Amino acid sequence: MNAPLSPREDAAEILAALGVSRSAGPGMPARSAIDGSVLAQVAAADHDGTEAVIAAAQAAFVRWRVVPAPRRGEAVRRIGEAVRQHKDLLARLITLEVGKIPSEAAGEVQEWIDLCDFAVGESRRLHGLTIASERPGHRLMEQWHPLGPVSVITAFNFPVAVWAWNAMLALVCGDSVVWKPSEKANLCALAAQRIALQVLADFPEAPPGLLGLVCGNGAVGAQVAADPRVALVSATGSVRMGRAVAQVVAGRLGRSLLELGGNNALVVTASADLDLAVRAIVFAAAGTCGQRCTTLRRLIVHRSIVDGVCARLVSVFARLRIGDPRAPGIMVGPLIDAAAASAMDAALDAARADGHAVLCGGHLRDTVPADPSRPAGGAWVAPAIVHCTRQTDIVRQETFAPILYVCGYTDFTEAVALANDVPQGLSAAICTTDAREAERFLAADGSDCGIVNVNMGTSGAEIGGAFGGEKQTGGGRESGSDSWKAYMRRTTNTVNFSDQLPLAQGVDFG
Ligand code: UN1
Repeated sequence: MNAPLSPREDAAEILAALGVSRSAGPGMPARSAIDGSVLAQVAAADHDGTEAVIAAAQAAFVRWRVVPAPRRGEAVRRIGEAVRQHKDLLARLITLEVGKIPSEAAGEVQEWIDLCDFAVGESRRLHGLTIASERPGHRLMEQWHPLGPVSVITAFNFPVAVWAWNAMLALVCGDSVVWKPSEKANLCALAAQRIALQVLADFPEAPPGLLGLVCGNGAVGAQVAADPRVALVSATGSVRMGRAVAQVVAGRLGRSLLELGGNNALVVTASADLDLAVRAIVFAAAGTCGQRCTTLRRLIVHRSIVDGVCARLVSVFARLRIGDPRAPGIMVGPLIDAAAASAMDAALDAARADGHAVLCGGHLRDTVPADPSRPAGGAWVAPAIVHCTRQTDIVRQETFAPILYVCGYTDFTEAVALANDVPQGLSAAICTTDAREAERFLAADGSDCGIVNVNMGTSGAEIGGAFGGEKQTGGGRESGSDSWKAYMRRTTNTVNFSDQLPLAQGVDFG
């Protein structure tokens, strides 16, 4: 068998097929999470370049907002067709740049396709209400109009899908987009952008500048967030980043939509179907090498079964194959970079210092001899399980790495309280066969998260639902349901078709 291509050779092939230049620099090196090699040079936007992209987005918005919404939907329908054609190439690039295993990378591209289909449907139902007027001869109604340029700030871990959730909805809503991707995933952004722009180039009503892209560091994101022409800033990433963006946007009374950290818990009750629970836990905790916002980070297990559940998980985790995600059978790829592995080390050290027991997992840098399936330069870690006596500070923080903290509980109220006792509020789940427990977890005094599941894990949401969470997660909702409303402005219209001028609330003004 031929030796596999190096990530660099592999990327050269994929980028050529996608028509993305490998040396658009000077600027930033785009690296592979698999071996740290430089895959391409990406041009970094400076202040003037960013200004030009925002100005073009503003000009594009003025033209795009009057294109009929179903026609805007047609543009998105065609983008969805193009994504279907490029699905494999784009998924391979995601694997190379951020290290996802192929099936998860393909799943990410599928989210873009699904969102296109969803957005096409929405393009024919961006409807408001008609409301009974208290005045005779009057009609009270609402309309939804395009909002303005939308800035989308995305993280490395979903380098295509999260932009797509925002951008495809923004397009049907009549908005233009300025995308600031993660510095760790610029190539995926360039490739996704190119697929979409090729479609728009053949779409007569699509103005230039409709989909803008600014690759750069935090200063670029800050510039976009501060610009009063940007009507909505939709940001996904750390709580620290979100807090900074939210303050800048609030300072100019702009709109922000935040999807920040999660510290997601799953409760396993004594009645749970344990085979199903273990499968749900393993994907949610170890999948994507623990780098989803929705990754399962805390397991809250009834004390009567906690030791058995831990033992089963340790034995399954020991069989997870960790390595170059392009190799067959690999289930856990690398962390994004060495800093992420150091953060995992530090968290495990802190957990030990708190008296918790690290049952398995950790940084694999000391593997001797080096495993050939794990190229040097990648940040290789084994998903960890930590048995906790209580939820100390480290347990209540989000470490963006595969660490599963396990706590026991005695009564159900205590389990719910433990699940909620973190600053974040993205997703939660319960595994139980007791309908009362399931309903209590979903009820007003149950989980306080934005996404709450029964008999499944915390990750892997479908695009049809609204995605996002409460507390430090930021409160935003993206993707399905009525999330489109964030990308539009509502006008309330009262029309008087009588020859009288009655005032509301019965006011008499002579
Ligand atoms: C994210 O991690 O920012 O629910 C998004 C999921 C995916 C999206 C995650 N559909 O896990």
